[in-house]
Amino acid sequence: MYNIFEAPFVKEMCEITAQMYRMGWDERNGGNISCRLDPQLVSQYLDLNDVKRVLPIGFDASEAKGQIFIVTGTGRYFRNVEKAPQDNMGIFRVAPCGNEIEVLWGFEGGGRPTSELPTHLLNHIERQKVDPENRVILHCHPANTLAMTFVHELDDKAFTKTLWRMITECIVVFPEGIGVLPWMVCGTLEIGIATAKKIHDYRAVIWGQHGIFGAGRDLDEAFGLVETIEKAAEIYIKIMNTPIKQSITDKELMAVCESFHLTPHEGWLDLE
Ligand code: 2HA
Ligand code: ZN
Repeated sequence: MYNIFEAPFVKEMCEITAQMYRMGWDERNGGNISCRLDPQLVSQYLDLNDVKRVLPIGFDASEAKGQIFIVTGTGRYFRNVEKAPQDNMGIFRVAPCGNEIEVLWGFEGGGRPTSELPTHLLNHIERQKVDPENRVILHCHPANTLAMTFVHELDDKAFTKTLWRMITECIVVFPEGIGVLPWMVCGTLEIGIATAKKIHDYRAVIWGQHGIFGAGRDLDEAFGLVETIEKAAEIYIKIMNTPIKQSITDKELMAVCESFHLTPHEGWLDLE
């Protein structure tokens, strides 16, 4: 058995949480990450029959039964993950009944998975229906994206089109668009269900006045998606009160898609 602290998935989680903290996206205990792991790989580091604790989760995640995830802990600070990975995150398997998880490692000192576990697991279930290779769900509170939710209409199409116009490559990074939800109480099953419904169609969902969820095949992809959205939102916040002399037209956005062989969200570009 290899040393779990040397496992690539533990090291990657340490690196990404530190990076996200430095980006200013994860103040205090803000933000959470879950990553679906290959059981074969995990079994090189952990005895998969050695269940440390069984925790009820209060909702049905049976569509993910048997799947193994590494997840940040509730109340824990991204800033501290690198220093003490075993306290600030953990690895669990969704139990066969679907409403319990089996802790295999971590969450030491009485820790538990993120308060946003409903959204994470329901998002994993939903994204895998669209892309079986999806492994990562990542949540954070980037300032410009949040700021934009105070001043912009919270409509998928309108919000996406504003972002597409802020950086030419936005439409290349998220041609399907992004979903936007109004403010809701976080940490609930209700917000999890609403987010999962949107994440079926988009890899990113914004929560009004709260933050963003990004999905991806790996941490780089989910991080890069959030990074691009946040950069575009920053440009929007910088220019929103300034007279606009020129922008990118829908026809020009379509030309970008043609050049990159991408299909933008059906019907959203006005090409007449
Ligand atoms: O505290 O970000 O949404 C972690 C969160 C809750
Ligand atoms: Zn949050």
